[in-house]
Amino acid sequence: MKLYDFPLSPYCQKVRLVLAEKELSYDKVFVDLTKSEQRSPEFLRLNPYGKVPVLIDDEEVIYDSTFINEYLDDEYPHPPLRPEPSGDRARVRMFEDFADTSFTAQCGLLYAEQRKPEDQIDHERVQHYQGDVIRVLEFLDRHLNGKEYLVDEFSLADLAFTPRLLILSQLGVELPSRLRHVSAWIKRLSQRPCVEQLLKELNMA
Ligand SMILES: N[C@@H](CCC(=O)N[C@@H](CS)C(=O)NCC(=O)O)C(=O)O
Repeated sequence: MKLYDFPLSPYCQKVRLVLAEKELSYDKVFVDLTKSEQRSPEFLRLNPYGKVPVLIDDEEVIYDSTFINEYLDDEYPHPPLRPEPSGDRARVRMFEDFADTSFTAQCGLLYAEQRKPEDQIDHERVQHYQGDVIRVLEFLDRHLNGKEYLVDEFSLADLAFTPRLLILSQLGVELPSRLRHVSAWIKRLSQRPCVEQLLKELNMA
């Protein structure tokens, strides 16, 4: 298996977490987004959207972290990362979508703003994005009341949030102490071997 990867990409990290959880071996192909390698004709043949990650498994070429992770869970079902009942599976998918579009994306805007030269940072915008991120965490905290994981057992839903949860402090987001269910969840996630492995690979351990 080959993963077209840019290590800082949270969507690539989401797939790397699943590959690690399932103990699958694979080769990484570095796609340098800073050199626009994702726009090369060869890469666009793999993913017409010009985005990482892309997974190649034998003849299969799959793009988009959510589709890749579902493919991996179908093809390599041990350990399973989605519950059986259709309603729960739909909930996993809804959380993944929510993580990608309303959490990871918002953290990305925050990250981009904070990386600007100091005199170009729009601090009001930073505060606005930080507020958005906290509102998602508040929503998750209410949902996690009485639960260890978002949907039944540990699943793709939890993994979809993990990459950005791991760098909240780097984003200047201080987790409010009242969000104790989220705090316990992050602790639980951080202790999983797949997360420890990713942090080591990214020199963040
Ligand atoms: N929905 C896609 C999003 C992938 C995505 O946005 N990847 C970014 C890196 S974090 C990318 O490749 N950006 C390059 C570009 O847009 O030119 C997924 O889940 O895989």
